[in-house]
Amino acid sequence: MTLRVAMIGYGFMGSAHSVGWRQAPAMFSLPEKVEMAVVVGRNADAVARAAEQWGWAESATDWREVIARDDIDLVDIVTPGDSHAEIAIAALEAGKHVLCEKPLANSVAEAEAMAEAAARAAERGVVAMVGFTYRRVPAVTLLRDLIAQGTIGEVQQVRAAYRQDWLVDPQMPLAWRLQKEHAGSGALGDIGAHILDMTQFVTGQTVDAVTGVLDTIVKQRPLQATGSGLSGSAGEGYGEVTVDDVAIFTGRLSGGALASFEATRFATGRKNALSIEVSGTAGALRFDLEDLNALQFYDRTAPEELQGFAKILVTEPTHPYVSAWWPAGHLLGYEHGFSHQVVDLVTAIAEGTHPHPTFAEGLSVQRALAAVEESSANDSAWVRVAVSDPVSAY
Ligand code: SOE
Repeated sequence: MTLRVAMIGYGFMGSAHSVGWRQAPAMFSLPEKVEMAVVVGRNADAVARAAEQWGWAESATDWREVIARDDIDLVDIVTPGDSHAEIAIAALEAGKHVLCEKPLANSVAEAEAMAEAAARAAERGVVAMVGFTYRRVPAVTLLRDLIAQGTIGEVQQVRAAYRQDWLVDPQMPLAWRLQKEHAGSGALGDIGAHILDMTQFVTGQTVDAVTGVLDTIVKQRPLQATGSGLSGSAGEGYGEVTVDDVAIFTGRLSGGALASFEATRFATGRKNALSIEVSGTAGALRFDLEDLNALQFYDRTAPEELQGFAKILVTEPTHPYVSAWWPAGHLLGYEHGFSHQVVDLVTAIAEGTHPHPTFAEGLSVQRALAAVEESSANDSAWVRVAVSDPVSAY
């Protein structure tokens, strides 16, 4: 069988997903063939250029027309969050498998409707997955596996951060990510979603309550003359920034441990610094995206004279995903997670299983995001995260 893919959107995530769709079949023995059939965008000339450059057979400007086609099997949504729900629900109801970029939606209500549509579609053998690709960095999957094996004992504390600095310049234009109607929230949903999902993924626990504070440091920015995404030239006049620049919050995990989170676009000098450290009774594990081929491991059970954070180079063929790439010591990069995402999605479709993270897991992140917003609006009072369907359930 051939999975014919339509990608809706063609910004930064469109380029990263295109690399994944192209690289995965070249480097892994996938159980199904993949065809990069069509990429969809509003600007006909621009999306035709993207199709040409990234290797999509066709380009189109009407996503509704594309998801109605019988020769499309899977819809990959890489648009801003304000269109995730409409496109994903329509695609699922048309019987198409769906991969949807994070965060799942711009609101809990949208995420609930998407999760319900996915549950209905699952009864017809149609799958849906959320694009939290950092789970598929080999070192992060290894981190999850080691915790599940009890390597660091009982989890006692988690520290997670995602620090960027692309907004420190007040003249950075008012991109779509700074407008609530398009992005849903700012650093909280864009990068805070990643560390929330990663914390739930590596610990196997849910964030059940949060207390937090949101802050907008630069409240007005030059209107953007053209384009969208992370950058674009400044136009005439100024507009209101309607989302957070910084989100700092604490979560209580279902196993009882506290987790601290920082998501910011004002960490001057930090370009894309995601980190997570999990402390346990028998040791600790730490991952830094800026050193993404490594996992730091502290073993409290080792002889005292040998104790210290050791660097595991996660490039052995026995490490997750690595055997399809290069020999030990030849490193992977940011883009490889997008190929691993394709591998797991295509394999799940071929095997008739649910790929993770499911829309239900995406909904649990959305509910935690909303709880942080509610806490920040109520003097940072603790807010319980609405009970999600069990994270591993569909
Ligand atoms: C911008 O913050 C961004 O592109 C995020 O939207 C992505 O999810 C992250 O992987 C890199 O930074």
